[in-house]
Amino acid sequence: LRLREGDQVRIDVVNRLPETTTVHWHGLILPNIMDGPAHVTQEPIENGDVYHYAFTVVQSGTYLYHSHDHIDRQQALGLYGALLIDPATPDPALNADHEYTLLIQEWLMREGLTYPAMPMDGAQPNYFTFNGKAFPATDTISMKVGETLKVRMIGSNNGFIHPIHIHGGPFQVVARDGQTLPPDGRFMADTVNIGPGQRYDVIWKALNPGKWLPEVRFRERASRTAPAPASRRDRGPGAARLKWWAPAQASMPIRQGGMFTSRAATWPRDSF
Ligand SMILES: [Cu+2]
Repeated sequence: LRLREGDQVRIDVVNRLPETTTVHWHGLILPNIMDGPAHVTQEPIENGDVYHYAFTVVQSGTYLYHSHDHIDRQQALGLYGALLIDPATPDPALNADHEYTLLIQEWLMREGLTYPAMPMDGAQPNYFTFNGKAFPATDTISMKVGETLKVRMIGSNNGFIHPIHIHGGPFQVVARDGQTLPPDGRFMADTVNIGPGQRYDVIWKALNPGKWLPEVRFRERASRTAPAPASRRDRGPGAARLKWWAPAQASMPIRQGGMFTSRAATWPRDSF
């Protein structure tokens, strides 16, 4: 979803799931009744019913929305999305030539099927996706040397911290959890740790031609989880890899795997 600061929005959520649901707007300042937790601020939306979420957008930056009913299953099967809010007065220093939003998710893969993962024994993730895809099915972003790319990294469904590293040179961290950092608070780095629900906006500059990977560093954890089947191994632990190439054309491929491929994961993709 893309909104603008100052917008008055109304989002009608129609529940076409075979069970109840709600939607939470993570990080937004809004009336309590619009916040989403089932049985806490609202009764859950029954199958076939509609709930009108309405609020005025008073912030800008990178946020997310997700199911807030049966979360362990619904959010873990992909019922979430990016919520990007453009500022009423854009700051040219925060603009980039290209933009990419990266939603991180962990899965548990067993015998070729993906299931919701949890940070507990027997359910730990061993398969990782960016925007629902594993390398090499992830996107590629083509850039020219000298161009900049703004990446919004979102911890949309993870129980662990994901260190996201971009090859080819440092990026500038310009926002965290939707909050734009003041100019003297912005800093250079080449890795940021994305915890559950966290967001980082970074601006990366293509300094040299080539194929530059953004990826998740997961080796330690990989060694503690069951190996994926051999044919899938290179999409398993450590596979959360974007690809971005920077030839005289720079580009950016994006790496991760397996959504809605399992019997456990059968929600229609357009449920929201
Ligand atoms: Cu929240």
